[in-house]
Amino acid sequence: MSLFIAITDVCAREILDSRGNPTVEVTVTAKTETTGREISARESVPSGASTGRFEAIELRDGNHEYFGLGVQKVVDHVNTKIREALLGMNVLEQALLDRRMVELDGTDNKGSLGANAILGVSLACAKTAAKALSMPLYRYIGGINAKELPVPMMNVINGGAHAKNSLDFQEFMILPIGAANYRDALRMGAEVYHFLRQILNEDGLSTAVGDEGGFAPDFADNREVFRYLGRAVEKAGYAVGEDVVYAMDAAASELYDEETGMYIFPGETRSCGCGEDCDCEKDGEASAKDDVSGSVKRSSAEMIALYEELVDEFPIVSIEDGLWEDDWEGWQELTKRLGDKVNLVGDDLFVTNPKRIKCGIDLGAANAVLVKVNQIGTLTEALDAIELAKFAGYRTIISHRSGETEDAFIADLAVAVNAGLIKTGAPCRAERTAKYNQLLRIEDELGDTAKFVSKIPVKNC
Ligand code: 2PG
Ligand code: MG
Repeated sequence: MSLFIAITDVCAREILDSRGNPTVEVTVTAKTETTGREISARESVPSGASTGRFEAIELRDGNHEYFGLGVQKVVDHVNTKIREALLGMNVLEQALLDRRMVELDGTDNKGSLGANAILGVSLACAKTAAKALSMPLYRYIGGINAKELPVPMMNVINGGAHAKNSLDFQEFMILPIGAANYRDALRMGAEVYHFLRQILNEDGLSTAVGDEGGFAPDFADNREVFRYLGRAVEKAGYAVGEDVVYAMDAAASELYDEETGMYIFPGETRSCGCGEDCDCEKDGEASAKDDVSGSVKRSSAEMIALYEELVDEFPIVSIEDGLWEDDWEGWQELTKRLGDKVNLVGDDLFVTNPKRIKCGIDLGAANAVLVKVNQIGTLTEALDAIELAKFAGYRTIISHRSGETEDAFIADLAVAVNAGLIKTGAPCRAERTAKYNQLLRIEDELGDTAKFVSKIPVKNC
């Protein structure tokens, strides 16, 4: 007889995320038939700032509370419709539970109940099930072969929509690939982070942090960021390109202007053109992000050329959202040009949606998938996306959102699916370290069976 652990309650509340905005927390309770023991677990939902237009819908109240960002409607959907639909179902039947909610929603984008309602319940069900079986979450989701600790992609310099500085690209990450195990990787990353702070301080640059815990000073341009990273890596005693390599998230959909078909860089300005002796105040000065007049503009071809130059100059092994979310042709070209050297990661491009990933695979666009559970809205569909990506030889990176909570579900997920890579911010801010710390616990628990391999195409290493 197969095990039946019946759901006896589903209950949501509105809590705050790391940006101080409301989000949903769901508690699922279930009872074993044999012992009559009740088990509960809770999970909360993250939220993005640079969201892809094809993501599942995050419902907000749109009223006077929290500037319209409240999630009371979503709480209500969980506490009424979803609760009624799931009561009495077996909490171990994740695929069935997720399908039930998708059907109940009845839309393609979860816009009726809200992807934030559905995801909260989906993740809380998995957590409750694991707890009822007295299993670690990664083992419950991944089974007996779940054992690989991911290489952390640590976002140590924040820009774009995550910071009010001059940087137009959103994330500059370090990957401590020279580490022997995850614990060492985390330590190396944290050491580089602290040396980076020291160097920025010495140079009089701000060390205030952005949404994901990375520093967010004004830099002259992207190259300057990589030069600072190099100095920090060396100061920490590591070899650039061997022990530590770089990744970036351009978040290019945020820069793309559909009217002109150009990417606009408000943080960079063209020279005023007055000539060499010009002392015009505007010449070469970074402009505010909301002032796009005089900003540097780049075509798709110029974006690709820029990435080629950067990859030649610095040990960059991964570029996420290098082009905007619907430029399939551009992505094909980018993949032809850089796909054998670099992970070309689709975030807004794929939105963790198996249909869009299939499109990318068919067209030869990108070679890696960023996996964000809230982009698609159920654990089952996120697992489908991962399976499809792996089947096609695409790499998988499990990712946080810029608005996070203290929950660490994605740490377990990364090990469960042997993703090999995780992106969850800087080694700073508790909502980021919650994930990194959970991975330390998992590594300890796995002991000798823990695996740590760097799955990165490393041109310069
Ligand atoms: C991204 C993410 C996470 P956001 O673009 O990859 O770093 O940002 O959650 O704002 O979409
Ligand atoms: Mg991204």
